[in-house]
Amino acid sequence: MRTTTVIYAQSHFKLLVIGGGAGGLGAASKFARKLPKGSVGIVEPREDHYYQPGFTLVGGGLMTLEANKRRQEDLIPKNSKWIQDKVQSFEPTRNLVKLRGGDEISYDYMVIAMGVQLRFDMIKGAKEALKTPGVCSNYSPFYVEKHYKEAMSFKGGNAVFTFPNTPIKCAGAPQKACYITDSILRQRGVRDRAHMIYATSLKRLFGIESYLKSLEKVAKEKDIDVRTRRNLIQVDSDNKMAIFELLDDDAKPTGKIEKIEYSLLHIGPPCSAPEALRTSPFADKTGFMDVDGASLQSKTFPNVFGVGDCMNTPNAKTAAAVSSHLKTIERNLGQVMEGKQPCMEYDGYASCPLVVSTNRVILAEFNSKGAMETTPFDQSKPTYWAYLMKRYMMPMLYWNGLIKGYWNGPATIRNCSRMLKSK
Ligand code: FAD
Ligand code: UQ1
Repeated sequence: MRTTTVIYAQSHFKLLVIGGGAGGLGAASKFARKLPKGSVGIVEPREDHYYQPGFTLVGGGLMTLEANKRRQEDLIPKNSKWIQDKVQSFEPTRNLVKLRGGDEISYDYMVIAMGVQLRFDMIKGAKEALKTPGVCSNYSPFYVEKHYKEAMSFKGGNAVFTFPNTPIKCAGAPQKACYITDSILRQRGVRDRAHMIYATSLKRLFGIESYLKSLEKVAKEKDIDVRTRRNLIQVDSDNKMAIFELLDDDAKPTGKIEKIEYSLLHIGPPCSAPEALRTSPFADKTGFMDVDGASLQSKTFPNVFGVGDCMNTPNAKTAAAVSSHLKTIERNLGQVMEGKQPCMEYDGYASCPLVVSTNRVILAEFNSKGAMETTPFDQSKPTYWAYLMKRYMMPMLYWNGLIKGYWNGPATIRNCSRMLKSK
């Protein structure tokens, strides 16, 4: 086993990367290969690194949590240094960060890849409720295995799945949890005892037209009661009651309340930018990192770039989007390091493999203008081959490609399959 030195003594790095998740490791890997040994530092507090896209399958009993876990120290790229601490605050006018442990680290260039913070605390009673029977969430390594246990022990009543009134990573995951639960209940022969409700703050199931129709068909076939413009504000676990505020067309509270009794409650948590970021000079008024949407460069500090979920770019927050972000910042930060201007534009790519049962997936790939599909096949239809890609190919791409800085997204494959299609 390779060992990595965790050091605190070095206090300056040519490139400092904040966050050792999908984006942070990918960025560090790319630049550690180009820069002299010891030039790249990664600040990341967590001991364990999870492949979060696998959580959906863990919740459906299709993978173990353990299979989606690696020790962070085994993932830190060779030529770089891991600072196992948390950024407490940023001082970009002095090119330094302050750590929770009290140390200060300075940098020439910085990549911020802090992801989002799960905010169960924004729902009254949710944190307590997650410790009680019936309540789970595939967003958290602590409560994702509970999803499968609850689906397997469900005896009857309302099974409620919620989607928050904030930005959220992998916006398809709450729906995936709903459809997987439906499959499990059918396999167990208890589906007729369940009333399944998908309660979303959005005005429809999905933002991209070409996948919306397919998802509406799935929800109808599965007899899911889809309730739009509902925002979960409280969980009363003593009475097993989920309390929603009803929203208007602009997603503002109407003052009206709906209470739904649950046997199973799957919470799609509100998300925000991590605290240190949202209180920093890098944040816009929503708290997310204010970047130029094309170059991914900080709007105020040109030696700093963003990657991944923590930015205010309009793309869907996914690991697939990170692949495209990495390609963009590799080029643009490289340019800035050479005293030149950024020259590459992020194409807005994101992907969300929508698991609609325990063996079918709609491989949604898109940017804000519409679908950007990689294969020559119709990806809006649920298929077994897309499930196999989600289950077997994506984890390999993540562990061996994305976080090692080798996977820049499927644009090249997409261009080849476009040529095939047009022939
Ligand atoms: P992360 O990978 O979350 O990493 C952020 C890192 O920053 C963390 O390690 C954190 O500890 C660290 N950090 C936070 N605050 C600080 C601080 N103050 N100081 C230092 N470090 C800090 N994406 C897909 O493409 N396909 C899918 O099918 C898919 N399914 C998903 C299903 C679920 C249930 C979930 C939860 C996510 C899913 N995603 C999927 C989304 C994907 O996991 C994220 O978009 C991706 O991990 C984003 O990478 P990131 O580097 O921005 O954030
Ligand atoms: C992807 O690149 C990626 O990151 C490695 C994911 O996260 C695990 C994905 O879910 C998807 C769908 C992609 C896109 C890749 C292909 C080959 C369509």
